[in-house]
Amino acid sequence: ISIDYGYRMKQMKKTKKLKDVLKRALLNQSLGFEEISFLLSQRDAGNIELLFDAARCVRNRFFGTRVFLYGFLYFNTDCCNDCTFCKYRTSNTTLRRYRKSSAEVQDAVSAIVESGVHLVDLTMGEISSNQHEAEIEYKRLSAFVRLVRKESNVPVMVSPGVVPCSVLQELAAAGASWYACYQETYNRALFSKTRIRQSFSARVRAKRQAQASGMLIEEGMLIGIGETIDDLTENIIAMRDLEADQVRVMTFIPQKGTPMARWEPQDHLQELITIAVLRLAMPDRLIPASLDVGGLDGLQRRLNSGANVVTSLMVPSQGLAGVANQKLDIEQARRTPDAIRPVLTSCGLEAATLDEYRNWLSIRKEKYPAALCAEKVA
Ligand code: SAM
Ligand code: MD0
Ligand code: SF4
Repeated sequence: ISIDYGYRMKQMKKTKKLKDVLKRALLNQSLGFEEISFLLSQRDAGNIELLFDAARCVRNRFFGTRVFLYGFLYFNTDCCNDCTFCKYRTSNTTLRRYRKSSAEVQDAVSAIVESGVHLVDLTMGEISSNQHEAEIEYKRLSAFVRLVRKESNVPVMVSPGVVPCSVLQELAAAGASWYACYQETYNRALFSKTRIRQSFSARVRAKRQAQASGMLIEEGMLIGIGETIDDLTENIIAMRDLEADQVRVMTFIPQKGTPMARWEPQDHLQELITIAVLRLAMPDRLIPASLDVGGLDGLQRRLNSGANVVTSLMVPSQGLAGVANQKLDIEQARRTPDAIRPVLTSCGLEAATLDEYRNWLSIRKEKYPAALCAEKVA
């Protein structure tokens, strides 16, 4: 009885502290390291529900019931990098890769735009610099950006990995609204172990250069690659310091043919908790629920943790792959705007209109003009 009593007292104290921190967040007060790490450490089911409730409340206050939909288009799966967590690392020879022709990309763009997404995310593996090949691929990417902009009103995100500053400027000039480049972790030792032989600072610098070129940026982190709660806390603070406009977290999915193939698969609870904490720490930012990690079945709980964007929407029959899950739900047409609509409804949400999304983008760009960001580029 006394052990039980002691445990309950401790639990009550924790719940009291949690309510205090949530109240601060709900009053728009900025959360510090200790509070963020406390929120990320929640393990009691009842307390986690309180956290999710607060995150949904903040999301609804900033975004109402509207959710943005992002189409994903991975047009070249070749990559020179060797990230230990990624199926597409250069050393993985067990993989069939593709590089879609311009005509194929054109078809895929038409299909995804027609499905009703609010953005197209043009993604590719990294190409080593100083190569003729790189120049060709960057030119193709800019041409694809222009193509989407010419054929539709739909904004574009580019995800080419680290590229030279001149390429970022060219992509911005072509009409790209967003540059996505995920640090995965702000722990430099863990970065070197996973994004091996890549420069930590060059990856951060590329994001600052993209901001200075007038693009919005997306930052992201991985869960389950050997990080601690303190590391996750540092990631969130770094994302906030960077003033990233969209911030994401994804659970690492072990990939055959990679050094991390035998890592224990994670349940996705820490990802959900982290989505909620991102929402409380950065209430006005876009936060994805990625279909790439948990598929259609994982969408509801990601939205109920405080996400307000559905990413990795894909249409079938295009021969295109996902990243964390190469195939999950794609050919079954379970990653389309139509397939997710009932899930949005079940969460009390609905798809925004394209105008609402474009409006959000222009307000955000006005608030953080490129000139201010340029001052931060070293
Ligand atoms: N190649 C570019 C880059 O790395 O920036 C863009 C595409 S990359 C494939 C996109 C992201 O997918 C990575 O930054 C990483 O966060 C995520 N990713 C890769 N492998 C993953 C895995 N096994 N599980 C979960 N996410 C993964
Ligand atoms: C996603 N599979 O949204 C995509 C990808 C790259 N900018 C995004 C990781 O989950
Ligand atoms: Fe290449 Fe990106 Fe995969 Fe790293 S995460 S191996 S850079 S595709």
